[in-house]
Amino acid sequence: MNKIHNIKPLVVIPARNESATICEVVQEIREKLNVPVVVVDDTSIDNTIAQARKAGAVVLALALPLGAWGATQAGIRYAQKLGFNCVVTMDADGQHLSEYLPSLMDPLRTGTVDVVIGACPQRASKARLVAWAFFRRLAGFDLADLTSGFRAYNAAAIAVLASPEATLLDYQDVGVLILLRKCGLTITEVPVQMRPRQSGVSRIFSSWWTVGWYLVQTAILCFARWNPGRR
Ligand SMILES: Nc1nc2c(ncn2[C@@H]2O[C@H](COP(=O)(O)OP(=O)(O)O)[C@@H](O)[C@H]2O)c(=O)[nH]1
Ligand SMILES: [Mg+2]
Repeated sequence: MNKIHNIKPLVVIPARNESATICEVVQEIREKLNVPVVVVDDTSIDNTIAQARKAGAVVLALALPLGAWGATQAGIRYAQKLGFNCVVTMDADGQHLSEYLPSLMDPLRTGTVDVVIGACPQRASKARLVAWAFFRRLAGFDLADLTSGFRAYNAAAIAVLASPEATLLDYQDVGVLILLRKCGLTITEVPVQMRPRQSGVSRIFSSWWTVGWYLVQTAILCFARWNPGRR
């Protein structure tokens, strides 16, 4: 029989100007699952901090903007420091549904998997599917959803992502997966449904310029780590 590993989870939510949704997102997690939540605020100019605290989250208010990955890494380091052995990352925009948290965390309890991705390829546009197919081939991953920010990490993955090497990354997507694979960690996916962003536009891809820059950066990263035989 497989050993069942005890997990002590923390939900990490990076947020920038998400006051329209953050309260509801945190409340839902706290009420339905009673899992602690940390919101990492990146110099928001709206009410994100107050709304997150009102809903029961611990808020890390960054003094300087670090971007979505930098903020996520700050949350992961916080989790490691406080002895959490599981981090689940979620968006502040209501895209990720808390009802899937158990499905994401359960595979970690078996001890056979280090990272679980909540995969929802049906949310992608045709252009995004083409980009994913390209990066899948370049990076050698057999995963349906390379860019989902709805992920669960165990203690080994937390240690890798809290390390200085992970500070060099910019997004919680292909680059993070390449680093985890390089460190010998196992990645799996579980299917989830996602909602569209509930308010405003993407905080990461707010213009075509940011999308273009992302594509160039990610392609360079994949080439730098190119190893076609790997899965
Ligand atoms: N702390 C921080 N969070 C950010 C930043 N940019 C985006 N986020 C958060 O990262 C999460 C993912 O961003 P989102 O705009 O939803 O990206 P998308 O789902 O890929 O379109 C959301 O919770 C955002 O509020 C940033 O610069 N700093
Ligand atoms: Mg989102």
